[in-house]
Order: sequence, then structure tokens, then C-alpha cells
Amino acid sequence: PATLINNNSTVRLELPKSKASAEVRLYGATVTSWKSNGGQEKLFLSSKAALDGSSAIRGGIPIVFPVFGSPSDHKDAPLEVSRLPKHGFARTENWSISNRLSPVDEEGQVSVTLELSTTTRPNLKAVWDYDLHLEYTVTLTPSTLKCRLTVAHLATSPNSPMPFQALLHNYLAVPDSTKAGISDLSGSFYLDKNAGGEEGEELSQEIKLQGEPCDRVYVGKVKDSADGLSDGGRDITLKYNASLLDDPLRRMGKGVELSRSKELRDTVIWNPGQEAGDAIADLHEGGWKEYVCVEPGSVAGFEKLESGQTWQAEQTLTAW
Ligand code: TA6
Repeated sequence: PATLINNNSTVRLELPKSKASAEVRLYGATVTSWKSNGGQEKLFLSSKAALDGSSAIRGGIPIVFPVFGSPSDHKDAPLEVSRLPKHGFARTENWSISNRLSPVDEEGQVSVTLELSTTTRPNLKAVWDYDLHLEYTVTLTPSTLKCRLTVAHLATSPNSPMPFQALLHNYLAVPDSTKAGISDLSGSFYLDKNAGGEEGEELSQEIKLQGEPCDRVYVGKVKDSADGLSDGGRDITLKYNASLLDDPLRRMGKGVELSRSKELRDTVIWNPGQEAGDAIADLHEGGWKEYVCVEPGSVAGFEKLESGQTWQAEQTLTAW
């Protein structure tokens, strides 16, 4: 079933037979917990994360919209984007539940849809002068979590077209980020944010962080075998080299597979490493070792949505 918990601030989705569950905060529509088949937590949540609505949640799956990073990161950003906070406003607004909470259906899945509109929020309309309606549906099955974001630019909008970027900022829990591998982004081109935006091509089939900071935007163009370019958006797996782990850590399972619709063609891989990680105020000590962010999105350039048009994108996380 789907129920409201934590003083009506959180929707809890539960499949009791398989012990799978998920929790979605109305604040930011941030998924803060996903336990797959058997009850194993698959998302990282910092024990210092603000859960009182005072700032974006450090962990889970914050939604980045309508700009990724700081507006000043984008030379080509449209003027209206420059007024927005880092990573936009979706992660720091209170969303509402758009459907009645339903019992588990016959197919053994349970879901909730949250929504956020500028038309009912004068504070948002003041910084984002578009008639925008966002919907976010989170669906739980015994072994998967599906997140679908719908961006509707309403026909009543005063301005057209609406520029935006969107990204699902997954904090995937790992037993030890220094021993995790991410595959397969080989053939993708990236911008290295830690190296002043230097460009590179991914040559290895498995990215291993090995304790080094990583903050890369892999753009959704992949060199195909004929040496031409094709659109990216491949499935990605985050796995752990179990042989390198101590016994208690092996219990976390083998990893998570991420598949996405073609709209989420870019991929951001982020882990701050020890030094920068310890400097993040809402990250507990050593927290940087407990997650890898693998974030599918549309962040290279801006989508442009005419009024009356809708854009929809989704990811599916599968626990192995
Ligand atoms: O997605 C990667 C990133 O943009 C990094 O550059 C890093 O700053 C991270 O997100 C976290 O940003 P935040 O604003 O949540 O501290």
C-alpha cells in the first residue's frame, strides 16, 4: 500500500510480501529510501541531511530542474535561468500528492504521483515566468524503482518556448565507493568539472573511482563502432567488486542497474572523494565512501518546450 508517514510529510510505498519499500518526501519530491526485494537499502541518505525543509536533501534522489549546476556554469544559459538557485527549484519546493493513495494493484506494484505547478505558486512564478506543471511518478515493484518526470508547459503560458534541463540525482548506496565500478560509458565524451571543464573521451569499460574525486558530465553522444556518433542513453550498472570487500559488506548485493528513456541521454558521475567530502557540511564523516552518484539527465544544452507541449522521461533502477 501507499501511506502517509512522518506527519504527512512523506509517502511510503510498501510491498509487504517481498519486503520492498520506498519513501518519497513531499519536500523536493525526493525519494529518500528504496529497499528492494528482501529489504536491502539501495539509496544513500546522509545522517546529517536536513529533513525539515530548510535545504535540499543530501541523499536519495533529488530532482534537478530546470537548471543543472549553477546558472553561471552555462555560457549558453537563457537569461531567465540566471535567476535560479543551483540545481534549480524542484528539489527545494513542497510538492503535492496528485492522485489518491491506492492499494497494491494485481501486478504487485504500488506508485504515487506528486505534482508542482508555477500557476499556484506566486513565489515560483516570480522567478520562473512560465505556466509549468510538473508531475513525478514513483513506482515500486519487488526489485525495481521507476521514476517518471513529466514536464508540461501549459498552453496559457505567457512566454514560449520554455528552456530547461532535468536530471535525477541518484545517490546510490555502495559498501565502499573506492571499490565500486560503473560500466559502461566507454566511447562517451565527457566534461570534467574538476579539471575546469576539460573535455575527454571515456576509454575504459568500467570507471573505477578508487578514492579519487570525480565530477564528470558524460554527454549523450557515443562513438559507435563505425566511428560516427550516435545517441547515448545506454543502460549502466554500478557494481562492487565483491572479492575486495569484507564479508559484512558483501551482503549489500551486487549492485544496481540503471536504464533510462532516451530523453535522459546524459550521465553525471559524482563522488567528492575524502577531502571535498569531509568539507560538505551536511555529509557525515566518511559519507563520501558510502555512495556514488550516477545521474541520468538532459544537461548538455537546454531543452526548449513550446507552450502546449509536454516532455516526459523516466529511469528504472533494478537491484541485483
Ligand atoms: O551532480 C554533480 C554535482 O553537480 C556536483 O558538481 C556537486 O556539486 C553535486 O552535484 C552536489 O551539489 P549540491 O548542490 O547538492 O551540493
